[in-house]
Amino acid sequence: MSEKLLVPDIGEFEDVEVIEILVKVGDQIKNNDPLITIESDKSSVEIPSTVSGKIEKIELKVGDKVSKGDLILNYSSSSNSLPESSLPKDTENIIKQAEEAIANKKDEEINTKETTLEKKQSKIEVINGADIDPLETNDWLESLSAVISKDGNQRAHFLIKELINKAYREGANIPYTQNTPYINTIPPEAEVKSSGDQNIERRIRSLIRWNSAAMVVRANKKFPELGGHIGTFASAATLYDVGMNHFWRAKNNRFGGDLIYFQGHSAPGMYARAFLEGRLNEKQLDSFRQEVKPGGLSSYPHPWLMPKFWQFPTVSMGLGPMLAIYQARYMKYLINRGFIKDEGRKVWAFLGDGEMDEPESMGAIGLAARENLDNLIFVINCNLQRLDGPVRGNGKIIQELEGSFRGSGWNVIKVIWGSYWDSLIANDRTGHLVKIMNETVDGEYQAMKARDGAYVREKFFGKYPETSELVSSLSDKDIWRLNRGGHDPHKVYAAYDKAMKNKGSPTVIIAKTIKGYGMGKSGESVNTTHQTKKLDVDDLMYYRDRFDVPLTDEQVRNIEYFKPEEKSPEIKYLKERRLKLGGFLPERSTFAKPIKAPSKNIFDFMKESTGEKEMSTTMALVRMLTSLMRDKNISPRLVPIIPDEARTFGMEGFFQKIGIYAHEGQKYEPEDSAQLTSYREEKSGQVLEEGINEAGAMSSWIAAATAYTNHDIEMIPIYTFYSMFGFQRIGDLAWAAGDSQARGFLIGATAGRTTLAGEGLQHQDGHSHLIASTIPNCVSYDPTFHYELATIFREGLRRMHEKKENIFYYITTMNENYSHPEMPKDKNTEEGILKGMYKIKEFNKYKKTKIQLLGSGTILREMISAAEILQKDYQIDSDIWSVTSFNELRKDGMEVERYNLLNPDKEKKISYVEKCLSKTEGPIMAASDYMRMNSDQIRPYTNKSFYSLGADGFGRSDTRKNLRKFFEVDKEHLVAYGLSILAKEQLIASKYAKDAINKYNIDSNKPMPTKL
Ligand SMILES: Cc1ncc(C[n+]2csc(CCOP(=O)(O)OP(=O)(O)O)c2C)c(N)n1
Ligand SMILES: [Mg+2]
Repeated sequence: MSEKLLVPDIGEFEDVEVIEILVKVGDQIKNNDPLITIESDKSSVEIPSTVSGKIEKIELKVGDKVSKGDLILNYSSSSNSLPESSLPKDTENIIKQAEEAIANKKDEEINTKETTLEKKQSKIEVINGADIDPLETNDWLESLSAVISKDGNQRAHFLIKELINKAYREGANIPYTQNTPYINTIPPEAEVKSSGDQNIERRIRSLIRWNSAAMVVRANKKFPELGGHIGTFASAATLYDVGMNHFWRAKNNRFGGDLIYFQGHSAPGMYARAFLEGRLNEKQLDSFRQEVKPGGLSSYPHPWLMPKFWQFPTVSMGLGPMLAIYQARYMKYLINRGFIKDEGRKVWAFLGDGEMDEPESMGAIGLAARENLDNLIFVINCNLQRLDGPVRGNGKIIQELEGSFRGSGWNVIKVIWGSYWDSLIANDRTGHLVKIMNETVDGEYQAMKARDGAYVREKFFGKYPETSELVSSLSDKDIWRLNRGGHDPHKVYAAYDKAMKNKGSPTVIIAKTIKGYGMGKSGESVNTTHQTKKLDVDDLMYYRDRFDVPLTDEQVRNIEYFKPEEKSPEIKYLKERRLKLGGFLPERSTFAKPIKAPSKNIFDFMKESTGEKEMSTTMALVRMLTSLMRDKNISPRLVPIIPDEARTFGMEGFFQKIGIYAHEGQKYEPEDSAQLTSYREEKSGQVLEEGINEAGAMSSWIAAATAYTNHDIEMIPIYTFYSMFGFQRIGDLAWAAGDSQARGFLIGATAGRTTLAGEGLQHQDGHSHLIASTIPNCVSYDPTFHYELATIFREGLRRMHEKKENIFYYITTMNENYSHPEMPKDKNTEEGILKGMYKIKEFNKYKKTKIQLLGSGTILREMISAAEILQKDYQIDSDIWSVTSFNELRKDGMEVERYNLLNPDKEKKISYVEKCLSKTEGPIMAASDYMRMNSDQIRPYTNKSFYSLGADGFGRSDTRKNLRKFFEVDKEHLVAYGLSILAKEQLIASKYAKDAINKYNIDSNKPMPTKL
């Protein structure tokens, strides 16, 4: 039976044009197969089938305008079941949930009734301050202890929760506590014990400590300018060692590997371990911070410089935590999309307590909890110090962090006190010890560790008679030995074990340590620890003795490294542990298969003229991506990333087509569920819709753009953002992306200072290309026409994802609608587009005076209009060049110039700019929608007179026309400037320029736009 398939509700799309028919008569279609593509003035979307059947007749043709309810085609149905989309698929669930909610509400009502009744009978008062009835308190506490010992912690937790809830219902205003007491989260009896050989592990750790300090000291002895850090790793050695010996699994052919973000300036410790493992030799340790000669070791983790070693750049504080969160999230994305198996891999991030002050460090912790990232573990090394002094002299960083992370829904494990404290805390029957622990501020804790046992006895335990008594049988030496949790391998092991087993939330381990641990007078817990990079002989002797490093005095004086023999128990143990955990860490490798670039003709439709039809390059991009999504090879690998601007960019069609990633799927029926562009969230959704969070979106992009190494799968991330909120906003992350060897596309949409009408100073980007040019492996383009965009994009796919070049692309697209010409037939056009410029038009009618006009982005169109006026009104000929990338031209120019200067005796190479322009006639006038510096970049690479125009200064809101006039890049200014340039070059009389200035009402006395 023949049935009709109609245009569904297409939201705001009314009377829109059909631009593609994707099926033909006789085709067998099924639900979700794309049928036609429609396009409004700002976006294009596919209309998918909602039925299954055979097409009998197609009622539309390309160019038709359609609205909701119009007939698309007739088909014969293959079954007479209802169209699958007629009932929203979640409706039943929703009804069920609603019914349950009503039932719950009834229960609640009953409860409230009960409580209102009870309210009259009892009133709980919470009194701050002194205990008014210690006996009663004791009763409660003993009851609690009984519950814990009889029914366990969970039961105790339940009862306390019930009590608190009850208190709230009774109207008691219980003060909010975000903190637990200043003691370890895991009580000693609940600690899981390590199976490792503690003695041997201690010896190994001591050697790593020594060698790590030695490499810094040796480097600085040679070249005092080199710098380096000893104190940070000294404080973190145990935290790393326990992970290396027992927890962190390496990547190999059976397992994907845990991903560890090492704290940037603890790098010497990682090198020192790799030395014992035989991965680095003495010579390499001796070239710490001397990387210019190949084989040197980088100061901090830099994958660019040590691509087989470091995986993540972390030293710019705050980026590590954020990147790690999005890395863990992206790992789940890959699992949920079926790209990788769920093997229980973890992402660990080591962070400094000072680093946690960076807004970026804590900025995404809510997301980590919301997305239940139980594959994420933060370890915050709280040595209480940063660079200049204490992190929280007057407060307690550990408690502050605990509150923030607990409040955000993380599993918090505090590792404050070492095992020597266990018996003291157990004997603290009056609670005075914990009271002092709570009262003492970090400034005092730090000062104590810079002194000795007698000082601690007096200042800490001496506060109350009860605590003085508690340590009366301990010597000052014993007191000094009371260790901090982060230096106790047992406590650290127990915390890591618990973190590994945690389900449903991310974990943060907050460990207390001592900065410069073991460095003694030279740098233990003193404010200058951070900068200590030289140790004198006495300090070195002390350090050796402190950790029992088997070196003679002479060897210490020579600051020799120590590596036991291969057959020694230490080396055997260390290697065995790593073997058991699958290999060495850190190690960077990739086994990702390349993605074949799409066939050359996939974008052929973008080589045609759009005729009357006007569209923006952003829209052309969406068209292009829509057609890429039909390429079975490429489509699944695309990772569109959008920071809450999909509708701005006309990308809302992606929501339905490929879904928005949501780890819990969609628990609600979206308000617009009946529409074609409905907000469809799905567990296997492809789009990363990041919300208003450019830094997060960029972190996601980096995770996807490095999936080829971290997950051995090549992905194609395309992050589309408001260009002004791109590099300018997240510049340091873009720099880290370069270091990480990210591969993918960044699209700066709504780009250009005068292109984004109305929005004003904060929105108008006139410099992102200049920032992009500062990143050596970023390739950037500012295309004007759709075929340029297609050519650039396809080449990007080929270079990055097929040829695996470690580059990333920044392409600007605009939101200005105009018609696009067909691609010039000249065979050099494609090469020119990719190299950065090609001749797009020539005016040669008069053959008297000529000018070379270089335009980029939307200003190319102004340039073409100006050329027409120059020809018509002033008989000036011109060549017009479309400059797709001043940045790429400059790179080529620099390289050629350098070659020529270094090879004075050889035949001169010619830069591409010179190749294009040297034989042309007339001076050059270049302009873009960016600062003059953009086009100025190629000035040195031509011998011709060169003048550049651009949008220098703050943007402001107005129409495009007025903005271009203001910045003097509209066609009228270009004509006037062009004539003036020709006059200056004495090719025409100056009166023509003056005439034009008058004709176009150009105020020659107007101040420079940079001053307005
Ligand atoms: C964004 C940024 N700002 C400043 C620095 C310079 N810097 C390096 S280490 C450091 C102090 C770090 O203190 P903390 O995070 O507590 O680490 P610790 O060495 O104490 O473990 C500073 C300010 C940096 N690396 N990155
Ligand atoms: Mg610190």
